[in-house]
Amino acid sequence: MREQLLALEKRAIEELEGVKDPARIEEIRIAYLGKKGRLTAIMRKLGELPPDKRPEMGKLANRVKENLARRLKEAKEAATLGRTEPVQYLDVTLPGREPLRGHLHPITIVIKEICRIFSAMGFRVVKGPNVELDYYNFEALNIPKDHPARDMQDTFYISENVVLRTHTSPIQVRVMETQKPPVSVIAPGKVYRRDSDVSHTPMFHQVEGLLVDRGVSFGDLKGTLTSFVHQMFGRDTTLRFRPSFFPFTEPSAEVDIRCVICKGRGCRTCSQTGWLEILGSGMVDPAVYGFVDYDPEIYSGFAFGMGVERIAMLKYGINDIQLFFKNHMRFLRQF
Ligand code: 2NM
Repeated sequence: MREQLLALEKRAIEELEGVKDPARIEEIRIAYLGKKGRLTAIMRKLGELPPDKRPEMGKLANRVKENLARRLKEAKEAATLGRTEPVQYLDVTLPGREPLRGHLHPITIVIKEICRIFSAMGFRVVKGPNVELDYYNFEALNIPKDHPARDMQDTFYISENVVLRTHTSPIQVRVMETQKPPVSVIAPGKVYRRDSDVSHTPMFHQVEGLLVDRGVSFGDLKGTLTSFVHQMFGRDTTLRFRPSFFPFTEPSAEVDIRCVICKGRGCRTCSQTGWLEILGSGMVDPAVYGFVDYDPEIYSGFAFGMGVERIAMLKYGINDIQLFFKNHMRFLRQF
């Protein structure tokens, strides 16, 4: 019986060698270990052995059985893993996969918010060309021929008289050229400057505003911009108007807010000053009215401009302007 068992074990292992089909492996299992299998047949004869031989042969038969059972199981698992057709089942209890929904870019969100605030105060949203005449971008804004902003170093020139607009102010000149006061407009859009480093991108976004009527004062400018800052950054935001200079406004002022990061104690973001510059403004210079045929003896007005990326960085606590243009999903998904 010993020889029979060992020969059967050897034969079964040889038969199993290299078999990859799970159905064939099952056939081999039934042929050896099944109810009518060869090993089962031998084991039935254990009872016919002399009693003193039974324990030894029983042990051997069990070892062979376990060995074959293990090899068959392993062969079946390997064959099933390697199968090319997919396992077909459906777990209806699994939660559904949420579809990816698109949303607005953070810069678009901030532009819309700025326009919403000024629209509610009666300003009309206007657009203009990105490729602009030198006349509207510089000349009519009282920016003299020798002004550094006109330098090839700072401005993208298309030709001698055509540029990529460096600010959205030319839109307002076009409005004044075609419309008599009262005017109140807000002009959002892309602007272009030959600047590219960690804190500058060659294209960025601006929103500018203009209001001209009879009897408009610097107090109107202060009230309008104070209301804007309170709506944009919160009622408890402290702001200050600091004297400045622009060729197209006189007097001019820049608006600072108390640093949103350190609350005025001084940090890297505010260069230890406790204040953050957020926009430029001023009373429109009478020289500009000369270009658009407004009478400065009758009309006065104020204008202002702000960089959208800068506002968005302060509002959301973003320290790298490049992030707005890289389109990394992990950044964009947060808005
Ligand atoms: C600024 C700051 C101050 C401005 C002036 C005009 C116009 F067309 F009325 F002359 N538009 N925008 C202006 C004034 C823009 O940006 C920092």
